[in-house]
Amino acid sequence: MPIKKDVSKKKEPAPVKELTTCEATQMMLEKARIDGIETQFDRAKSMKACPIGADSACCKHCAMGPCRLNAKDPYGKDGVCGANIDTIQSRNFARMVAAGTACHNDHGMAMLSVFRDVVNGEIDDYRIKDVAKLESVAESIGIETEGRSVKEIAIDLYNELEKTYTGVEGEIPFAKRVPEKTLELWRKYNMVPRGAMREIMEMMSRTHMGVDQDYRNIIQQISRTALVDGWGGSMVATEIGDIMFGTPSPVAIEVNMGVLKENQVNIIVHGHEPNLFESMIESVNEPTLVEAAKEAGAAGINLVGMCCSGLEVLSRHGVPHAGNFSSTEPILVTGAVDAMAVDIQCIQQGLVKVAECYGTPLFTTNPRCKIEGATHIELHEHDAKACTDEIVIKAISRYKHRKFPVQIPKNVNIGVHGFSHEYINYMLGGSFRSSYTPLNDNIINGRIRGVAGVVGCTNPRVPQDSVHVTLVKELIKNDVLVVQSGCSQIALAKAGLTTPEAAVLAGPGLREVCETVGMPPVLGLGACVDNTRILIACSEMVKTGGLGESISDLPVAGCAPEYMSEKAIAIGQYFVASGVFTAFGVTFPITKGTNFEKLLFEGLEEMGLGKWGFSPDPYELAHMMISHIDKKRKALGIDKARDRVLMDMADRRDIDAA
Ligand code: BF8
Ligand code: SF4
Repeated sequence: MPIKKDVSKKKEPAPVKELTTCEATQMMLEKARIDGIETQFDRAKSMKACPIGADSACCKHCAMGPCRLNAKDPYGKDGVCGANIDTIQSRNFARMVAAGTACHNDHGMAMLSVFRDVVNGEIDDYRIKDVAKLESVAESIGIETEGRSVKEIAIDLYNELEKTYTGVEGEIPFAKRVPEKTLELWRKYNMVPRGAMREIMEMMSRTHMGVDQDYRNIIQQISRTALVDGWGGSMVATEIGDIMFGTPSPVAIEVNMGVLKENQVNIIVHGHEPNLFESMIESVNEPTLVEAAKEAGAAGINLVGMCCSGLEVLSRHGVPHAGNFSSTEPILVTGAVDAMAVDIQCIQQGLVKVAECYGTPLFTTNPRCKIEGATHIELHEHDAKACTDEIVIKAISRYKHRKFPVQIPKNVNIGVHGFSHEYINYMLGGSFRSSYTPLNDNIINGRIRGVAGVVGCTNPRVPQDSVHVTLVKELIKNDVLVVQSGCSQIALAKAGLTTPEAAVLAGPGLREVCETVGMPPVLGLGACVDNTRILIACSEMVKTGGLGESISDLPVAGCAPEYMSEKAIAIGQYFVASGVFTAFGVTFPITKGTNFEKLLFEGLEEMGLGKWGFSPDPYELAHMMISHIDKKRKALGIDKARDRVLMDMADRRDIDAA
């Protein structure tokens, strides 16, 4: 018999201000309530997170189970097969890393295939746009470029980079970019990855029932798998993206829902592979389609991005960005979106219902990601415009027949984005002496205390954007330069911190550097795959000298304070395995007081790698990162320099005041 709902006890919904600090999203959540629409925020409130899963204390790897252990007494009982808590949670963690790594590698490999077909002339919708980048990437892995044609270099580069995915033995090509000491350590622990297919396959096999049952051995393969994400598939995605579509350099651009235009055909592209977006840029500029939009009564076609592929084209071409992950449903509530085109990853199924309610056509375009209720128009890279032209035509038709009142929040924030590692090099050193020396010098002399990567998702379990913004403000106030990617970058852009003027919020040392160079204290690097730009920057800092010999010597730290995806876990683990202290917020999939917890949070650092940290509190996260940075400064013997600089500056201010 169906259970009748007791409406008398129905709780009042939480005030929208408690759900998100993004004003535009708040406004749309209010409207959604009036319109009777449900979003991830409502579902998160009504769906309590499973406490056993949250502690990673359950296993469903075989039909003798599923088995659940007691997180309050973790060693009190074992699974039916005898697996203990450390085996169970390390296997669960391993599979998250495998899934995240698979996503980034699948994306990177798809891009590499497009590159191959561009090089051999089978695809002409895309081309090699940045030859200098092609040459520098080729040289970085030992490919000769002197006196050779672009095509010759590109073919060699393809053949070499393919091993990132297919390499059965040996080391992945980008291992050549890892600082020698860091690489030596990986070799010692048998952590240097072979191809991603091999590593992910081995990870899945080792975590099957009755295979690897020693968490200390499982962590080796967890690290090797994560490293083939960071130094493998993700890095290939970034580098090939730059080669085909251009290496980003800073661009001032608008972010937030106000980038939608009431009198234009609004098209949102949301997802991760830049191919769809690049082709869509061509389509919305097609004169016949622009004409068609005008005939339908629109002033033009307005293309905007969301999530990661949005960040790629924001950085590369200055395309406006409408918001991060948690805003993807609320933006449809504006009624102003005439089409949303998606490809892969972080595309919530919930979009279908919201889109339907506002008559917005939702298009899937990738064979790997179809969604029940969405219309599938497949993008074939050999004729990419056929797909994107069709989506534009459908969007124009929806504009012409808009049935719903449109309400667009006015919020728009202009910020500077697009800081590739190449540009950071140039920005600090100038075109004649471009190098990381000025960055290292400013770290050594203490003006910059250290560098923090703040990245990752938004998660409706915490107020959207709030943890990102509070954390980053605290870091820059303490002279920590922040580099960003993914949804976090958009959170800070909306809070106005990606402008050079935000330097006033920084501590005196960082502020001085920002004002001298004219840069924001928060540097946006792009999509989540572009976290690899941080790895390269770390390598350059080591190679430049003065900050130790290994990535683990650097005064740097990482954080994903509102993470939700398995990709984030994979990213966190590749930073940890590369030598970086990496702290996560929201929740951590682990049972407290276990050996596996101790290994992740302490043991890995004792092995010379980085380590994990966790706190749901932004201030605590910031100070965990700052103490780590200070610990590294002390080990490098540069802790005193900072005291001197700060004293100098205080003295100078006193003199100024007098
Ligand atoms: O790769 S930050 S919610 S959009 S997973 Fe997803 Fe997280 Fe956003 Fe891009 Ni990254
Ligand atoms: Fe239970 Fe072991 Fe099967 Fe996991 S593998 S479900 S712990 S019996």
